Amino acid sequence: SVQPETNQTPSPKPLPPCPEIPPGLVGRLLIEFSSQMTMERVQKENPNVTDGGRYTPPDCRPRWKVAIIIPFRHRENHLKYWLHYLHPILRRQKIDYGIYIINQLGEDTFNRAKLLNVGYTETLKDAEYDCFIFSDVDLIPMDDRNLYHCYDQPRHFAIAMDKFGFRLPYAGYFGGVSGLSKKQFLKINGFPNEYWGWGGEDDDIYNRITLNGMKVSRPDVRIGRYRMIKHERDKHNEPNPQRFNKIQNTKNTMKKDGISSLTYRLVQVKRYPLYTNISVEIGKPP
Ligand code: UDH
Ligand code: NGS
Repeated sequence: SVQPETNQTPSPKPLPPCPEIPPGLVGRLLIEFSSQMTMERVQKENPNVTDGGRYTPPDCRPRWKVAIIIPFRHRENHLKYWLHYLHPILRRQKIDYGIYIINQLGEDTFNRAKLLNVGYTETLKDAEYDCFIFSDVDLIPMDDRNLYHCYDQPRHFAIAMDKFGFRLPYAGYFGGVSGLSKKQFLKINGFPNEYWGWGGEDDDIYNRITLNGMKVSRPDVRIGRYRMIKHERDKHNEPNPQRFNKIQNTKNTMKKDGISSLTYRLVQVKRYPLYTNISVEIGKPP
């Protein structure tokens, strides 16, 4: 039949799905931390990132909507490098993403995994994310073929860090940078809230994954390379002496302790040009 003529401009063509292998990747990257970095410079480098650190490819329909969640306290200098390197990488990867800093307020003992649970909960209030990537603020991928989206099994990205001689330190290592789809995250009841201080929380997450019949997916060792920004041990994040006992008990604790039992107090959400800062009070060890 003949369409009636109208004065309206035609609606834009629907975008094609983004290709599975983005064509603009460059592969191995030079990563260094000796030059001075400023937030102003990083903002100028990334004019297409929208308020709160959001980006979506202009020319294709991304397969995943990814919340990138960074546990944080007093690491402003690392964050500048992280944003400087990651925004251009993620743009080339054709990912639809938002960057979220989960900032632990106060000076009580740090709790990485609980902050990551807060990140999951709070980012879902912002947009309908279906993939969650959890990254330490001091880890920069050395190859943009290490694609920051989700996979059919929980993903471990940071498999070949410089400080470990570009190898896994042990077969069950799940630390540094990892990613789970919403469905995978809920299947393991999220992450433990009860690891205060340094160590073991990543091993508990690994246990949750295998105990729930999933297995960890990893990139090729030549691609999953990372540089870590060197730093001293932080204050109020001492090694947790209970961690060895706790990781023996994941099977019993995971049903109760997790996203189902998470409590915290949201204090402030602030949108900056290159990231969203979510400041929270998460309590202290019993
Ligand atoms: N984090 C903070 N602030 C802190 C503690 C941790 O932001 O006070 C975050 C940050 O994203 C960091 C992540 O939690 O990358 C993991 O903590 P971490 O970097 O302390 O853990 P890592 O294993 O270092 O990298 C442990 C101490 C190494 C001391 C080496 C001395 N040469
Ligand atoms: C294990 C820790 C992990 C930690 C990994 C790497 O021993 O949490 O070392 O540590 N597990 C326990 O302590 C039970 S690192 O060399 O990065 O300091 O991620």
